[in-house]
Amino acid sequence: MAESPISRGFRARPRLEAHRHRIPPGQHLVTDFPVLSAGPTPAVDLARWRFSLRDGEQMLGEWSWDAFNALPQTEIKTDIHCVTTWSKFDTVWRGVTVDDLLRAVGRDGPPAPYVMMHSIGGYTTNLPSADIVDGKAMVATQFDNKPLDPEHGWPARLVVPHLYFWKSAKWISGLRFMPTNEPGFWEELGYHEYGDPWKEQRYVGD
Ligand SMILES: Nc1nc2c(c(=O)[nH]1)N[C@H]1C(S)=C(S)[C@@H](COP(=O)(O)O)O[C@H]1N2
Ligand SMILES: [Mo]
Repeated sequence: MAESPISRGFRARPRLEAHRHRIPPGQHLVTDFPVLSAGPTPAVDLARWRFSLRDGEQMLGEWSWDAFNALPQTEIKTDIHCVTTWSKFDTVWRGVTVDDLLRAVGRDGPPAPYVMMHSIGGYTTNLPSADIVDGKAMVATQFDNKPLDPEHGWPARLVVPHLYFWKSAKWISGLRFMPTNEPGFWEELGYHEYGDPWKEQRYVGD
């Protein structure tokens, strides 16, 4: 078939149209998987690894690696959006939803309205509890049917795909529910407390 500029133009346009509804404003599509870490990749010993759920100071539940992997597992395929403007389509994650973690400690829902994610190495990030339940977030142990790469959060990371990816704490060690909202690591440094990519909530005041 003849390669005319007109037919090429007609082929390109529907692709752009389709992506317009799938890429949040100010984002561009990548096919690699960039690494964004505020510090070094921690060395983690699976034999000592623990994941905890806390309501303030009260421990609701704690899992070893084996116990964590015995919890119900869920797979999701989703787009992700980093505040540094890259978006990646159709990422596949497997892990335990926060709903199933709460169920495992006998709760129907979050015990408090806000939550702080805590990571090995000290990274934190905060959210309204409503944003990590009802299927909106999981603690993932696999990406693309393989264990996470160390720099992407091995052995476990949060995945909250509807918000900018800094909310998806890598090397996660626990969730701590809180009665009031408190800023995490990037939020204290001027990033938006919520981070909705569709509203371009990158920084405080956006
Ligand atoms: N523990 C921890 N989690 C983190 C970060 C970090 O520095 N430390 N960076 C965040 C940011 S800004 C982004 S965009 C994503 C990047 O995840 P990736 O490196 O797997 O792409 O992880 C988030 N989770
Ligand atoms: Mo980020």
